[in-house]
Amino acid sequence: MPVLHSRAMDKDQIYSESLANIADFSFDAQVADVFPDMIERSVPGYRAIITMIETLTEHYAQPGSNLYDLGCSLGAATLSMARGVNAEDCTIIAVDNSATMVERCRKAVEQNHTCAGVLVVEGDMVTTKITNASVVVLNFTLQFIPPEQRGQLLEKIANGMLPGGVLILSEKVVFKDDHLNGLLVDIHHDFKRAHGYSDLEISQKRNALENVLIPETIATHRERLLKAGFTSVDVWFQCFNFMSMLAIK
Ligand code: GEK
Repeated sequence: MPVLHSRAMDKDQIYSESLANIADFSFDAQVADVFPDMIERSVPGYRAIITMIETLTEHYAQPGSNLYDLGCSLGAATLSMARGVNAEDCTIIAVDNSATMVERCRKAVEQNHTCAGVLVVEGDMVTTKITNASVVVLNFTLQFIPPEQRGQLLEKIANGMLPGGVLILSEKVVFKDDHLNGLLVDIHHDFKRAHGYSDLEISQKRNALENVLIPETIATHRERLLKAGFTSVDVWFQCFNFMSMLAIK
């Protein structure tokens, strides 16, 4: 994994003490400080997906095109794209609406001496212009966009993509079957416990995310991507209730 920032090894203890009021989760400085540790211990398969984004970028990046990482946080996927891109004359545009994340992502890009041109932009992915794109990454970020805005955002992305371009969409998901859904939620919590989170941390974080991270079913994602203008859509990675899809223009 790349160096994400100088404090990349800080341990996430944000929800370790009992809190009187649990505010909605936000991507502030406190979260940015511990983000690499938080996401690796919370998202099964995260590291594998980051690694594979390099391979997928190598395969799909087209010469003279733009590559987007929407909701880039500290730039883990951005740096994977930068390592993977072989096509000439590509620009990688990393976007996040958290000022702290953007500041630290810029530092990570500088520290990792990427040769592909990388622009790190503070902005809302909903209003970001997408043009001439061969690879677009939404790595666990669409889930933070209000569901009623997701269709329009995906249409805008599809419209800004070149034929043969790919969208990599990774999300936490829910399942229609209540039994299976409950089982996979329990297994995810087991995963978090195995990675050192206490029951208190798990339940307080869950409350903080309740109104902020809205997961949907794989079927909902698939149908919406097809409606948005992608021609081939399927899951390429899944671990419990976390998955990643490829949507080809
Ligand atoms: C990774 N992709 O490491 N516009 C731009 N950014 C946004 C918006 C928005 N409207 N809403 C949320 N974000 C990263 C991990 S984290 C996932 C992505 C997680 C940003 C938000 O500021 C945060 O940095 C990111 O999306 C979500 O591969 O924490 O579960």
